[in-house]
Amino acid sequence: MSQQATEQVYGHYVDGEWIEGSGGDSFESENPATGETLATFQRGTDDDVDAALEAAHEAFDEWRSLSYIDRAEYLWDIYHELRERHEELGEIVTKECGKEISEGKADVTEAWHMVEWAAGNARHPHGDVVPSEVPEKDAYMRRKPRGVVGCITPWNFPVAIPFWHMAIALVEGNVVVWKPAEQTPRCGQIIAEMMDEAGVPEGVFNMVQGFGDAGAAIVEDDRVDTVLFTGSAEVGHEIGGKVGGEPGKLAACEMGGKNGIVITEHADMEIAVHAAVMSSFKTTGQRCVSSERLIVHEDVYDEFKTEFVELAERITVGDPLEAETFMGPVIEADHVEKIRKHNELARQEGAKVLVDRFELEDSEIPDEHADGTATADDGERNASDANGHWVGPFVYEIEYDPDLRCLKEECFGPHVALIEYSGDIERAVEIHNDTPYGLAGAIISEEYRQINYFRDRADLGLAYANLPCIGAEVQLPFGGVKKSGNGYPSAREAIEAVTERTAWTMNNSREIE
Ligand code: TXE
Repeated sequence: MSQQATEQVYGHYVDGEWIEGSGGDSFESENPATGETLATFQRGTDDDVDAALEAAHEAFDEWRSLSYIDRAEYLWDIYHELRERHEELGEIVTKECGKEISEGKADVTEAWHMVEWAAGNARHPHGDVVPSEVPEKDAYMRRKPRGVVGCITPWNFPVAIPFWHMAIALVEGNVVVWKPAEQTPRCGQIIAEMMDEAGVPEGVFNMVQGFGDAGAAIVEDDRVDTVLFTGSAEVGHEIGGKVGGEPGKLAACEMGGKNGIVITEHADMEIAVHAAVMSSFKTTGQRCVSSERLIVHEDVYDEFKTEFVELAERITVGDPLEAETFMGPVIEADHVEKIRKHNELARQEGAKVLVDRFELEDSEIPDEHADGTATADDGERNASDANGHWVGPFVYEIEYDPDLRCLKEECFGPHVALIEYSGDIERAVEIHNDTPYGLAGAIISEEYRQINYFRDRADLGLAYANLPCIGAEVQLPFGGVKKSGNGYPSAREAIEAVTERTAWTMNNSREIE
């Protein structure tokens, strides 16, 4: 039963109940393409987080006592709900985070893939039996749930990432307190409604809407055994620092990247251009795996640059609800300014600008959206005062230099540097690795030795050959190295952060050795 919002202010979901929350403050969810308010939400306070953690703590023993398969039954219900509501939820994702409609639907698809994997995994082995040195002994490893798992998630995959965190945590017997991103609370509300409708027992799943302070309250509470976080490096490292000092507490954080694609002299040019355009501009560059650096061998540089620039000039920016739109708006006004600053930094550091569509043409700003919502109040379509947060591609070439900040700092927008290199794959990988991050990257080459060298020596958590670097399949680990992460809060490897492994040795003889 979804919460009946008479005054259109949605609250939190704690101990199986919709609660108003103690704080009184509220905040709104905005459609980044039109500026319209989608709904209003209570802003969670420390007291609300405390109530959620208490409920979770109390619910743990009973939930952990169920079998894996009984726990998975609740997720199978949610799996079917996600599939049945795919179109509807995809549109809600698009309206709340701005990514174009096929990506909005893909967000929901990636959610049910994760739920399917986690629920199906309930019937798979959860431990190892190993030979003991002594014949009369049995030796085996057995997994156990860690307890209360705090999940803190970002806005760019507002349905997929929460399930990438929670599905495994729940099936493994943990209980959850989740803080959705403040930019996409409506998606959070819908997920909580699904959990409620699936009849997940009271206290097993709890959601507190709010901002960073509510997230910090979860992180800092002694009742939390594991924190799963996806978001910025700044916050991820703050969380890692806080939790690192707490014996018995774990944090698995996946942050952003300064991802690169290496295009060698043996690249198939069609694959190279396609991979680069998809990796740089899908989700308007707002994926942690988006590529902001294209490292291209001198032998193919001019050909690649010509084709890439031509496409960057042409890709459509517009109403994310329209099927022909390639890029929708960015998430919020602050983010427009963040991208502007990164573009300026590149210019200051000597970039030769090849494409600058940051300020879109007035004609590119949709005056009316597929759902009839107007963009600009005055009917005049101009980028400066239209509703919504509109930016276009910014592409530049710059000579590689290890001191360039624009090649090291994540922009998280449609901001792309072309870097020409000479020499062999070793030089390309040296340039590729010269960032504080190590999340995702790709190599485009038809020469297997180059691919193998990149596979073995590139600093990456997610590597692709002859593909865009923005894919993700739940049955693979999803996480980064260096500044991109300290664990796997989502997808298959999240199991390591939400379970303990106990090594058992049993004596089957009457002799005590
Ligand atoms: O992330 P934040 P934001 C990167 C990207 C982006 C930047 C900021 O570079 O520009 O992060 O985006 C909660 N303690 N990525 O602002 O601030 C917050 O409420 C505990 C990459 O979205 O990290 C939200 O729920 N929690 C990323 C979540 O953390 C805190 C996707 C993420 O917010 C907190 C998104 C605190 N002190 C952004 N402060 C990816 N890996 O894909 C905030 N939060």
